[in-house]
Amino acid sequence: MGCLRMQQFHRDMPPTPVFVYGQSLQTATFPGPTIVARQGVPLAVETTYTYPNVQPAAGNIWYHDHALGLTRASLLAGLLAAYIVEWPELEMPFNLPSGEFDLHLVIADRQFNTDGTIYMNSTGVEPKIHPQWQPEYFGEVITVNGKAWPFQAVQRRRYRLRILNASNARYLNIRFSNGLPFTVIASDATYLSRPVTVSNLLLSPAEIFDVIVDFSLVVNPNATDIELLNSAPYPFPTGTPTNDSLDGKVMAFNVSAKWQLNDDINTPTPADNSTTVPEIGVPFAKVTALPPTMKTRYIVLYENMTTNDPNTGKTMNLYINGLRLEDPPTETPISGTTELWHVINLTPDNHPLHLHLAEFQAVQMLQLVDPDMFKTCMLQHNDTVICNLSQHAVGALQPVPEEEKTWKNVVKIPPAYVTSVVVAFRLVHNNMPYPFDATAAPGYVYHCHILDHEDNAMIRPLTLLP
Ligand SMILES: [Cu+2]
Repeated sequence: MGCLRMQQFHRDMPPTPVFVYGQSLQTATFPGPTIVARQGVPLAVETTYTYPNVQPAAGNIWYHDHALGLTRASLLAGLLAAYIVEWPELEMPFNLPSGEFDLHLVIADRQFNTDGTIYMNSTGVEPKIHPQWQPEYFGEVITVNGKAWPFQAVQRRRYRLRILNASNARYLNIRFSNGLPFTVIASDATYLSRPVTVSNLLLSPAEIFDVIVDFSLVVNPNATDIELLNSAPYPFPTGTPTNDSLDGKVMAFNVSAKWQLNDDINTPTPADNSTTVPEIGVPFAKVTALPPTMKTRYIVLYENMTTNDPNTGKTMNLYINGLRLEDPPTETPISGTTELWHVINLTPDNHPLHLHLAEFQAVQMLQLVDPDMFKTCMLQHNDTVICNLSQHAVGALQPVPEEEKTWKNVVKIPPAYVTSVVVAFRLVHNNMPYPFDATAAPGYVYHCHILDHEDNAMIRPLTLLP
């Protein structure tokens, strides 16, 4: 059930009402309760909706309100939570940190009024066109699990951190203040084929990284505070830089002292660090070769401005392929097949592309040469052939980050690039068709997961055919 509850995001701020989820008024929380399901074991919700839970583990997903045109407001109000699909047969041999050493970090930026209520601008950027719409919501306060800049006490041992960026529009480029590495074992709903160790992680809205962090690597023997920092400009990648004392900070980890100097207390027993970072993940994670025949589509991301003058023009709306949600479906894949989509970003910002139903992964990112000339032509003709895409898609190849080479729910689409993604309209772990009729009405959607974009109107129908 959902209800309104007063929540104090920070000790220096008054409580504010947010929507909370839970099984009763007394136990409802923001974020709502984490749902832990089992791979292949269906979950029925009030006999109306049944979720078959056939995502390939690790199955880090999340659930949230999806009211058409209102998602940005609903999620700001609190209607979101984590969802785990467990698969013990697959996961037990990995011997990953579990129980209190397996933490969800649901990160979301928020802006607050002085009375503690969550601030959302209610005047449109161009009120003559739309009375409320703003291109992106950004808050200076970074919250984790419903608390502003929280602290987490940790032992000197390995932890599993399932990190979700639940922000409306903010990208997060996170790293530890002492350089402690993240070993990525999974992203979104799937393990990687092999863990990847990185010093920073770039998370778009709705993106999830599942990492192992080994706090036993902290060299200072005293109790130590390590900060988790964010350096992603907003909008990403060329917007405002973060402020070191506000949105540049995410949270802190208080690492317990290994021993205490100059006292009579015995050296504590070293923390049990017998969990592992698995050497291999799942064999189906990475697309290694494309099938010889695949349906190919071109997906073009546009930002429509009020004027062409960059000094005075304001964002009016964002469209995919120049079409609205209400326009007839153009993406009509056959259920059970795999497709190759070339996603062309003609806007200045990175967009997190999200498909309902299907999982997908980037296989190539190719820079556009003379992108402005191509964009001018596309704004006029909306046709990759007339506008000579093949003569523009000849720039630098940017490698797909190793930690993103797995089946994803969200893929970051950089500006002035053609990002080619393999889209599986089937189960990716066994190549089987879906265990339900994916062609049944009303069908699905795909959209940008910047919620303000999704609401206006970077969203299109996705209709599967038998
Ligand atoms: Cu977008």
